[in-house]
Amino acid sequence: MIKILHLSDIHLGSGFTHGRINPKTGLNTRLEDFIKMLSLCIDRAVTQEIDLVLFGGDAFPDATPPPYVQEAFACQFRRLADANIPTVLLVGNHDQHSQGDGGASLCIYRTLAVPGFIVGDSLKTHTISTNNGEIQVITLPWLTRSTLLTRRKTDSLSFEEVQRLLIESLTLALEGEIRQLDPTIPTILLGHLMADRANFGAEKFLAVGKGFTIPMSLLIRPEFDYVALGHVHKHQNLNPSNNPPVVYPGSIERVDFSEEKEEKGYIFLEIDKGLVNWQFNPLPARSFCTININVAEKSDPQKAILKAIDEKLSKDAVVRLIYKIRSEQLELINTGEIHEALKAAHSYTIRPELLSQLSRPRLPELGVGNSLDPLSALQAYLDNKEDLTDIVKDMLEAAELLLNKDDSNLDLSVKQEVLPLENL
Ligand SMILES: [Mn+2]
Repeated sequence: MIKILHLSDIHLGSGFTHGRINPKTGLNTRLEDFIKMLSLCIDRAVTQEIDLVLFGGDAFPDATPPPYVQEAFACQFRRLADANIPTVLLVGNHDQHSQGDGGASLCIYRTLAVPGFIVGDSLKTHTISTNNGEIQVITLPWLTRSTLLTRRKTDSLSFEEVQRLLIESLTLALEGEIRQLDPTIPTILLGHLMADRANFGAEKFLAVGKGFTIPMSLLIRPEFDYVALGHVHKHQNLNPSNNPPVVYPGSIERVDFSEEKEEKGYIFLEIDKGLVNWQFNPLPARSFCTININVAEKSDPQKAILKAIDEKLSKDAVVRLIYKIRSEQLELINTGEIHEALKAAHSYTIRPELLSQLSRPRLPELGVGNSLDPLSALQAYLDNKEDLTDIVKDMLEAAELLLNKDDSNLDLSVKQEVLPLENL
């Protein structure tokens, strides 16, 4: 069996706003977090004699990372070259310069001819010799309209038409690769793409421009023993029959709060022709924690906020506190105390949200579980509306009259005027 480590979406250099400067190193702590997760993946590859590492794309937030970020990435991957572990670096959307026209950040590894390294920046089949036999890896980098189509062909077309043409071209090109495969050795499709069945998260906000979705029928093919994907940050297997597994490992660290509840990790797999075992390996990524509280109805909003922090704050997490409050309560808030209470967090943000004057809180008499008849509900509403005191009697009479009337005879203009029930 060939042992493979499949990881993706490293995004090294992202999310600095959630970190702080480490005074000892001068680096942003979130960069250090990302490097730590990457180094744990590489440790596993080096210490457990992995035969091949597949990286599913999106190394950095963009194609021109600062030198110290590039160097941190290179330091880790260099360990694979030193250990003679073949490695495929697939080009993701964040790795392409100007969406495909100016090369990719990862191409430098090909230029430098790093031993055992393959850069997947085009649709191509690579036959790789490992310590446990040969394997074929088809690389499918992030597609843009210029990847498979000429400009002239697409200039006047709508996005949908381009998508259709692109899928047609891809189907043909992929078919060409598949026909040239050696059917006796295991095959993996390594793609950075949005499959039409994927549950997506942060990447839809991170992506530059509109992307194309790839139909599952292109991925679920008997010729593939495993489909290794990148792009979607949430780990998932898109093929319930698992034949072949179509797997996003997800990102290795949380890029933002949309990944708060997702487990982070990488995939370890063993493969032979027609046989594959894979498993998700969690990584100890830094926790994200949202504390969301509405204090508009609290007599002591400060106490309520501190209590929520005390109950929900996870130590060393990236925390965001969001509290909903009425403007007249603001003087009851002691921000110094809140900052103090949040000190155990790795980093935090505080976002007070003012409830608008217009959206009044619901009347307790009208709360859930009280089955009031419409007239009592109107009475409760009017009891709480000082500005309507003068017309309470008239409104109740009008309402009673309307409620007793047969609907078919109802004059709708009157109904709208005197029954503001939907505003309660
Ligand atoms: Mn991506």
